[in-house]
Amino acid sequence: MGVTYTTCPLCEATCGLELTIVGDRISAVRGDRADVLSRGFLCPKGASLGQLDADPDRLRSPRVRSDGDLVPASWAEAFEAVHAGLGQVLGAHGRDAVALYIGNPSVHGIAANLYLPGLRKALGSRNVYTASTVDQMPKHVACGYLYGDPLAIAVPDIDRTDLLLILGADPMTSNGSLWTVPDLPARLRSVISRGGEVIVVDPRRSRTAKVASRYVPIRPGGDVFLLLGMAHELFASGAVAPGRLADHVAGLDELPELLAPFTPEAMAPRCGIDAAVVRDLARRLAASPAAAVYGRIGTTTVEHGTVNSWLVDVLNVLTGNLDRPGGAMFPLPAHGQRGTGHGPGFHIGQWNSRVRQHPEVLGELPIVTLADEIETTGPGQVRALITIAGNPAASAPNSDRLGRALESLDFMVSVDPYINETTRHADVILPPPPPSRTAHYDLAYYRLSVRNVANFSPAAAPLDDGALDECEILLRLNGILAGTRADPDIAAIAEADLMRRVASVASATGRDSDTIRRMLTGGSAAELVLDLRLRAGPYGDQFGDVPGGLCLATLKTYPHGVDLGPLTPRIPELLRTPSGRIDLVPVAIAVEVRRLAQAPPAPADEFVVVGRRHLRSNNSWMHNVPSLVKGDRLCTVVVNSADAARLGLVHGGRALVTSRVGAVELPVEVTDDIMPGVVSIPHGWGHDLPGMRMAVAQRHAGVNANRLTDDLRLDRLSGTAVLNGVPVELKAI
Ligand SMILES: Nc1nc2c(c(=O)[nH]1)N[C@H]1C(S)=C(S)[C@@H](COP(=O)(O)OP(=O)(O)OC[C@H]3O[C@@H](n4cnc5c(=O)[nH]c(N)nc54)[C@H](O)[C@@H]3O)O[C@H]1N2
Ligand SMILES: Nc1nc2c(c(=O)[nH]1)N[C@H]1C(S)=C(S)[C@@H](COP(=O)(O)OP(=O)(O)OC[C@H]3O[C@@H](n4cnc5c(=O)[nH]c(N)nc54)[C@H](O)[C@@H]3O)O[C@H]1N2
Ligand code: SF4
Ligand SMILES: [Mo]
Repeated sequence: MGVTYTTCPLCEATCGLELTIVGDRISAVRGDRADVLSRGFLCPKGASLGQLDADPDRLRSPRVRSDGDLVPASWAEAFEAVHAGLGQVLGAHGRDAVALYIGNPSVHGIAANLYLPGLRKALGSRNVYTASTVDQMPKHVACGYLYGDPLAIAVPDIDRTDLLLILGADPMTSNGSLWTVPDLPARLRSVISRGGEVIVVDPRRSRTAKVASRYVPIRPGGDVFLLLGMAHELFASGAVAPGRLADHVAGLDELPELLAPFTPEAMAPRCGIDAAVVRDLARRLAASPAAAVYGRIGTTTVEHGTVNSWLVDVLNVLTGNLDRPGGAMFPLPAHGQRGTGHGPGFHIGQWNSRVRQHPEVLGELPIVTLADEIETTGPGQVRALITIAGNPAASAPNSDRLGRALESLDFMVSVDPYINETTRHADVILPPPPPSRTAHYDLAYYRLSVRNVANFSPAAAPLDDGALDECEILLRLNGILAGTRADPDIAAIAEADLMRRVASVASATGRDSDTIRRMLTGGSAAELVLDLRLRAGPYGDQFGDVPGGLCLATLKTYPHGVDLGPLTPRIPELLRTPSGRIDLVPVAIAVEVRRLAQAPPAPADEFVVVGRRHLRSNNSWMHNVPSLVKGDRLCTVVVNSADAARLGLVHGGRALVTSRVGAVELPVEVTDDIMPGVVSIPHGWGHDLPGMRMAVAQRHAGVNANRLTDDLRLDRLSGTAVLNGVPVELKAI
C-alpha cells in the first residue's frame, strides 16, 4: 500500500489528487490539501477515479472485427488490421478519404497534446474534425482575430476581482471551462464575502446563479444582443476607459459607428432583458475597480458564438479590465513561451468542406458536416474514419444521422477504452491504459489557469503486461499513416519528433541542437519533450544559464506542484497581429455585426431546448461508473411550471420532445428555475444502442439530446454547432 499524488485528468480544473494504491489498484482518492492550486478540492468525478480506473468494461486489449463481432486481438494483429484497412482506402481513394475525429479527453492527456499534430500531418487529410466545433471554437476565432493567436484566451482573475459577469456558464457544476479554477465554489464565495459581485446571465437559474449575488434570465441566443447593448451603453454614457490598453488597441474609433444601431432599447426585446437592466450591467462593469466578463457554452454553441466571444473581450477592453489584475488575464504556463509582440495574424479558409463549402478553421472542418462528407458520393468522399478520444455519435448534432453514416464506412479505427455509441461501429479499437497507468502534465489547461502553476505526476502504477501507453499508440498510428509498415520504428519517429522541437529551440536561442539534446533527461520520449519545453520556457533553467530555473527533474521533486505566482500583464508581448496591436474590430466580425443590425427578430418559437451539465456526469463517457449514476435520474427534461401546467406535464411524468431532426421521450422535472418557453436536457446520454459494452451505462441509458439538435444550424464564423436554443415541440405522454 502506498500514497501517491496525481493531477485529475477528468476536467479542466486540474485538481491535485492523493491516491492510495493497494496492489496495483486505486483504493481511495482524496483531494490533495498541499496542491498549490486546488488546495484539497475534490468533486464526485475525481472521487470516483478508482472505480473509473478499474471499470470491468474498460478494454485492456485491442478489439478487431471478425464475422461482425469485435473480438479480442493482440496489438500486432490490431495494427495489421489498421494498416490493411487504412492502406486500402488511402491507396484507392487518397488522403481526403480518411477522416479524423478528435474528442475532448485528448486535450487532457500528454499523448494527444504532444503527438496528434504529427499524426494529423502524417494523415494529410482535409477531413479533420474535433469536439472544438461543438464547444469553444468561437472563442479561438474571436481571439485569433483580436490578438493574432487563437490560443490567447483571457481568464477571469477571480481571486482579485470585484465583479464577475458570467454568461452561459455554470462553473459551480462544470468546475470551470476555458478557465482552470479548481475549488471554484470557495473562490466564488470569496468574491462575494469581500464585498464584490457575481452576476449570472442564463435562461436557467443554475447552481452558479443560485450562489451569485444577482441572476439575470435571458432568452437563449440573446446574449449577442445584451452584449451589443452593453457596449453601446459604454460609449453612450462616456464610460469607455481602456486605460493602459489604449496604446495597444487598433479600431477603437470604429466601434461607435458599428455599435450605433444596438441601443439598449432596441436590444431589450431581442434578449428579453429590460433596457434599464442592460444599462445597469454596463455601468456596473465600468464603475467596478476590477471586473471580468466571462462567457462559456451558452455563449459559444449558439448562432452568434463568435460575435459573443468577441463581445466578451470587447467589454473587457472598453472597461480597461483586459490584462489587468482582477480583470481578465492571460496565463503564462511553464511550458509556454513569451511572444515577440507581433506575428502573421489569424486566417481561416485554407480549404473548404467539399459538400457544404464550410471554411477550414484551425486546420479542421465543422463536425456538423461529417455526415455529409461520408454520405455524399464523388471524389474526396470520406470512406474511413479514425476517432481518438471522441464519441461523435453521442456528442454531435443529429446523432441518428451521424450514427448511420458511421455504419456505412469502409473502415474505422478508434483509440478509445470503451465500446460505446461511436466505437461500436469501429473495425479496430486500440485501448489506452487507464489514468493510474498514465503520467500527467497539463499541457492544455495550464494555459488557462487562474495562477501560473506546474505539476508533473508520474504514472501511479506501471503499465499492465501487454498494455501500450497512449503515446506509443499514437506514434504507431502516425508511422502507419506516414509509411508502409504495420510495425513502424516508433522510437525513431519519437526521436525525430524530439529533434525537430530541439532544432526549433536551438535556432530561437542560438544554441546547438546536439548540446541541448544531450542535456535533456526523462524516462520516456514524452518526458524528454516536456523537459525541453520547461527548460526553454519562461521559468526554465535555460539549459544551465538560469540556476534554479525549472526543468523536469526539479519539477518531479514537487509532487504537489510549483506555484509560479499570480497572473501578470502580457500585452503587448503576447500579441501576434501584424500591427502589433489588439485588432478590436476585425473585418470578418464587423461584417457579421452589420448583418445583425439588419436581421429581422428571430421567430418566437414556442419552445427552445438548452443543455445543462451535472456534477456527477462528464459528457458521454462516465455513466459506467456506479457511484456517479446512482441516486436521482439525471437525464430529464426540465420545464417551467407554468408551461407544464398548460401542457399537462407533471413532475415525474413523461414528455415527448420533437425537433426538425428527431424526437426523444424522457421524464419531466417541473421547476420555476427555468424561464417559460425554455426547456433543458443534458447531453451525453442515450446508451441503449445495440453492440455497446458499458453495462452500468446501458442500465441508466437516458436519451441522447443530440437526436434533437440540428446539423444545419451553426455559427458561421467558426463552424460551431448550435446546441443551445434549438426549437422543439413538447407534448405530455
Ligand atoms: N447537445 C449537446 N451536445 C454536446 C454538448 C452540449 O453541451 N450539448 N457539449 C459538447 C462539448 S462541450 C464537448 S467537449 C463534446 C464532447 O464530445 P466528445 O469528445 O466527442 O465526447 P466525450 O463524451 O467527451 O467522449 C470522449 C471519448 O473519449 C474516450 N476516452 C476517455 N478517456 C480516454 C483516454 O484517456 N484516451 C482515449 N483515447 N480516449 C478516452 C471515451 O471513452 C469517449 O469515447 O460534446 C459536445 N456535445
Ligand atoms: N460535471 C461536469 N463538468 C464538466 C462537464 C460535464 O459534462 N460535467 N463537461 C466539461 C466540458 S467538455 C465543458 S465544455 C464545460 C462546459 O462548462 P460550462 O459552460 O460552465 O457548462 P454548462 O453547465 O453546460 O453551462 C452552460 C450554461 O449555459 C446556459 N445557457 C444555455 N443557452 C444559453 C444562452 O443562450 N445564453 C446564456 N447566457 N446561457 C445559456 C445553460 O442553461 C447552462 O447553465 O464543462 C466541463 N465540465
Ligand atoms: S473538479 Fe475536475 S479536476 Fe477536480 S476532481 Fe473534479 S473532475 Fe477532477
Ligand atoms: Mo467541452
